Amino acid sequence: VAPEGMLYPRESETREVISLNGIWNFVVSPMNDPLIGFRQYWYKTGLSKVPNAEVLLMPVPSSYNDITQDQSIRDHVGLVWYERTFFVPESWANNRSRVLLRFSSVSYAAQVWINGDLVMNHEIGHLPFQRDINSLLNFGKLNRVTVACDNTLLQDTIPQGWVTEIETDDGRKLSQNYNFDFFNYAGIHRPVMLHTTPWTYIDDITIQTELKGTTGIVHYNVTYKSSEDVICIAILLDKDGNNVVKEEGAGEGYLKVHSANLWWPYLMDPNPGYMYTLQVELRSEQGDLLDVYRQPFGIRTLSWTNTSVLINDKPLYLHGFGRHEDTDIRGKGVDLPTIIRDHNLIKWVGGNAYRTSHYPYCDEIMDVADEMGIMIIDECSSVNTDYFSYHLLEKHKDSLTELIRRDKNRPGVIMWSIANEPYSQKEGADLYFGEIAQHVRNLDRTRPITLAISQSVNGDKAGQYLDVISFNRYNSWYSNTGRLNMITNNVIDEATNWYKRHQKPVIMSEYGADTIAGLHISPSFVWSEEFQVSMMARHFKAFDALRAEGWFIGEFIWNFADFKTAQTITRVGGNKKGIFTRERQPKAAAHHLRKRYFSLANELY
Ligand code: GCB
Repeated sequence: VAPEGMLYPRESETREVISLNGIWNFVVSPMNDPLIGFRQYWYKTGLSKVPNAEVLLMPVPSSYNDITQDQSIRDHVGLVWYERTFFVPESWANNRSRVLLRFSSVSYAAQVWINGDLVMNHEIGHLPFQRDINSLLNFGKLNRVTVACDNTLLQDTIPQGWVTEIETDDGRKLSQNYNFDFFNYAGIHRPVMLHTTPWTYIDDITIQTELKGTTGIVHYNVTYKSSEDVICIAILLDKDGNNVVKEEGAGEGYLKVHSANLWWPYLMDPNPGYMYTLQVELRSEQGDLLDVYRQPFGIRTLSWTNTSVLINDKPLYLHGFGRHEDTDIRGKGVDLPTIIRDHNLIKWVGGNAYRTSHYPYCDEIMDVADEMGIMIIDECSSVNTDYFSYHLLEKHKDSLTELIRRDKNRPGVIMWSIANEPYSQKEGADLYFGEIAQHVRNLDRTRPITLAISQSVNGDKAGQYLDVISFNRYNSWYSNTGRLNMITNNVIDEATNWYKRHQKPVIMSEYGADTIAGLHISPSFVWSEEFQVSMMARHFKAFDALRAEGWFIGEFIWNFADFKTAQTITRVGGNKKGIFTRERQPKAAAHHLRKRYFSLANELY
């Protein structure tokens, strides 16, 4: 990946975007001969010429796992191949435009060819990658893009996994193992775009805001590529597109917005999620427009102390969820109806925040959260790390570099989560997380750092490097199963001990109970809707006691909705800790949570 900007492709007077989403050709590479596609040059011959291969139709974006009736595709380990043709307009020829091919994400690793020539590799799912491909294109003609996608997770991938060889009735097979608790969906999960910029172009924009009284100060830094002297103009537009202020300069400066409309979280203000746009223009000295890009952002401050996190100087109390990108059939593929339904449900329940457990979510989701005023704890894809090597550390840092580059201008992102449930009691965790936290601080000092910890207060070695302590605990589920009367005091004690040890704000980032929608057992019994509700009520009691202490700043139920996992005997068709079903219908818990979240909002704001 080039160490360049990763501005989201947007059309403008100087830029075009063509979607390559749709139905692609798809071939599964045999597990016992993973290199066959390279030996036989499938990226040159085209998939239709692959000997004895069945060419399937595969939607993009989507996970491929649940599209067919073939169990071996669902459980495939290793490479699959995607391909499609696309037309490139003649008007882009002769270097009139810089043409880029962008994948918003391919899980886990991808290798990409255009017309048989290698263009790029990328590793770590859930993050975008792109390259300019001018020299490889046939303008005014059909072109072919081929993607080899590998879902294999090993000791040095983010997240980690391991592969074993097993003897089956159908011969020797590979089996992918992992400790994390969600299905290892794979494929071209997010949109694929062909987009253009001029050759003199805006490469990256970084925006940071502060407040002086009611005046918003918008600091901007534009990096651009140009072989001649250009003028960089920054124009600030309000929500209705009106020009508020304008500055000409060299690409770095600040704009003042009098009586700024602040970006407020949902329920903290009647108009949450106010978004401005920074219109950045490059002009020649004669005034010709060379490039223009419009970057949305919000005006807000974010600060933190030993006891609180504050937006616009108001202390936050986060009430929300852990979530997943997960839907029936498309798996982790971007699905706009689900995205909008989910955020309507979040609004309906009165949630003001969620964590992007356990990987970066798609731009489309992040955009909706920004616009609605939903606060995001933005997590990278490190889950359950149990072996801390130098090689892994470097990749883990890369995942955060790429995440921060993508999301740095989002007002909704209020914290970086550097991992979920690592074995942070282990040898090596201390040095490892010290380095990771330092790396994040070097990239962005404007947001606090957290990590969702599952180890004990005294065993954990990562908490010392964080600004906010998040802990995951399943009282009455994994510990003291069924004992509802062993929740409240345990939660109060543990949260208090975290605070005492680190003197940092504390969040309960996960608690929950698996619940089969429609299963009723009274008095409350594990797996029933009654149990989930009672379990919540006992937690709420603890949270209310903790809130009074002044350093407890958030509660996140696990999970927003039921989701698919690997096949195990502890999961009935997946993880059922959702307060909504996988179809996004409420369990009794959702109604219960709704009462709490709205009464919290009434009390707090
Ligand atoms: C956890 C994990 C989450 C799991 C959850 C569970 O601690 O962070 O990924 O899904 O527990 O339900 O077991």
